[in-house]
Amino acid sequence: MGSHDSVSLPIVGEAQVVRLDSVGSTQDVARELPVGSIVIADHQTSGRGRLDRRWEAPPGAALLVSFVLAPNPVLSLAAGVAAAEACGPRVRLKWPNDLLLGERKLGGILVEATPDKAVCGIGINLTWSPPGAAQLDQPRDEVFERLRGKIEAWTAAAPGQVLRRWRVLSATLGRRVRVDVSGTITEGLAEEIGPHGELIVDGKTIVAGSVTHL
Ligand code: BT5
Repeated sequence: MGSHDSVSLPIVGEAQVVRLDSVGSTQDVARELPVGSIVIADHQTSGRGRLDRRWEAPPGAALLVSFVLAPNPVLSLAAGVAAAEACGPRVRLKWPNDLLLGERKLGGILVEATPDKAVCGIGINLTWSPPGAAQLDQPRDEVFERLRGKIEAWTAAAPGQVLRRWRVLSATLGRRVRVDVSGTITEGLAEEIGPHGELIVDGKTIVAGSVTHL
């Protein structure tokens, strides 16, 4: 590559780590890149959660990263396990996709899949958190490097192994929960996680929804 194009845009076709100062959402940059790529940003101007919710973080205060991965039926759970392990032994998982420190939300996972790849976004509060949430207070590069390794390992693991580990790290199983599925509320005991990552509440299968621990 000549020096004149050293400030180049990401090369589509070659997996790489793209580091950005500010971006709308790391998910949107990652979506254009091949499997194996990683996009990490200091700041997002329109970071998002599920269902068009917003993900907030001041510049430099969070780990904001998207991994471009091969499609995987238990990706959201595998990413949760990887992120919890990268954060440390006190971090637990709330179905379907939250990282908890104590009872508070420390981070979240957003998987956006297409038939040929899945973009897995992970946000973890480091030196700032919104009211009622938690922060990790660990150096970003260290958390990122651990997360990279864990994502590689857990996305290569067999689904059964991911589910077993998810159960161990779960803060949801065995709890009474309220589940909101598009406005329909169910309350009951979160009994088990099914083979595709679905939550079983009082024998009922919940595929997607928002959970409150009661
Ligand atoms: C999530 O959504 O928890 C997934 C968050 C994924 C963020 C990453 S950052 C890198 C990548 N690029 C993106 O644009 N997104 C991903 P959900 O379960 O829908 O939770 C969203 C809700 O969490 C919001 O409605 C707020 O109530 C709350 N929230 C927003 N920012 C937060 C923060 N920093 N810490 C804790 N809670 C937050």
